[in-house]
Amino acid sequence: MNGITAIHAERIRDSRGKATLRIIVEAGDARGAFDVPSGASTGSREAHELRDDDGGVTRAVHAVESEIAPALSGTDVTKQRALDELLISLDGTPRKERLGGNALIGVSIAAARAAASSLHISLVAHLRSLASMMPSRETPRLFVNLINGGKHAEGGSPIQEHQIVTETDNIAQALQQAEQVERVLGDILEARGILARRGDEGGYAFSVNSIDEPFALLGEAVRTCNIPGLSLGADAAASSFFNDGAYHVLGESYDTAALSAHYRSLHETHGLIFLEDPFHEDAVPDFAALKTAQPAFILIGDDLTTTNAESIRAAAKQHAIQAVIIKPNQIGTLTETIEAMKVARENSVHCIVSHRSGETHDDFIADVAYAFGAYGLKAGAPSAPERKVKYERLVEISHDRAHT
Ligand code: 2PG
Ligand code: MG
Repeated sequence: MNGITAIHAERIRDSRGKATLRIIVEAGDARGAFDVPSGASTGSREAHELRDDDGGVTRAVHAVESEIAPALSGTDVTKQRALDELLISLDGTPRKERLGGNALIGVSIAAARAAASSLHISLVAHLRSLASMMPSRETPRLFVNLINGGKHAEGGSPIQEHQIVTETDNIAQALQQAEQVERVLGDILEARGILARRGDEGGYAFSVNSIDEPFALLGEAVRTCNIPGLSLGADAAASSFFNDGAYHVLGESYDTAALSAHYRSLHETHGLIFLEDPFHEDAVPDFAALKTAQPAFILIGDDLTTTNAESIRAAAKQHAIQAVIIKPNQIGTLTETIEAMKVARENSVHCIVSHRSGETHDDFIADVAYAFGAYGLKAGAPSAPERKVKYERLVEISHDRAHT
């Protein structure tokens, strides 16, 4: 029996201590749950997160229990597209403002888990049955944010994320490498007398004197570990420091040309390769110009593309991005998430499946990344438990191929 028999919503807390949703979908004996994450540096075109005036989720819980649950009663959980289309039409707004993208994505993913359980197949197998696309890799590279800044660490580096990117297909080994670099970086900071706390994504956070300083420290940690194949990445989240036509960083203003020149110097001096949202969320031509100026960069869209198939297609056509961040709650249903991935792959753009800065202990994104052969999984620092579960889930799936 695959028809929905019950949907429950409850309030839990995310890693920042903020209220968020746990959704449970039941179809007879089958059951699926999803704990919804929440962003801080959100793109303006993301699905709307429904919150009370005080930040709570009472309205979102109510939307699920009083409106979505009755409307979806009896709906077949194995028919994901039809179920998601029902959710979208029930909401009836372009950005899911009425019922909330947080409510919709919770129901959508919990239903997918219930479907896998009802069909007695793994979640990976179920996801693969929903769509096929050209994989980028056998197992994703890990994009591990070890120094937090921007909106994830007030008073820290203006750049939101300073990452190492693993290369090996062996995820257990990749995770060990990330943990080793994190430890060594901690030792380097201590030896320099740099007082670091932890930012929202579990990485080190400290005040800096220049854009370059965190990259220099991270580069030193990587060299000390002497691990072949590791690259450096960053998420500038540049919309967060763009104002009145200029980029404002550490007391200085940069125009597009000056910021672009600085990114190129980060490549030359520190070997930076992966660069997410280097310019603000409407600056598609500036992404393309930076790629032309420094072809070694892999430019990644996030606030630029917001897991939206049409935005991804447009950015790809203008040669603005070589990879795209995929966040299910950014678009609001699983079907639209998979559609965004498919369009990316059809346009030769790699997918990097990503967590949010406010996370839960849910590990669904690891299954999505593995199921569709994503290029990367971006899930923060391994020392933070809500991040580590995602990497560990990937280790588990990739070890146990029979599982899939
Ligand atoms: C990002 C994300 C996750 P947030 O910008 O890529 O790292 O941050 O969830 O705050 O939008
Ligand atoms: Mg980002």
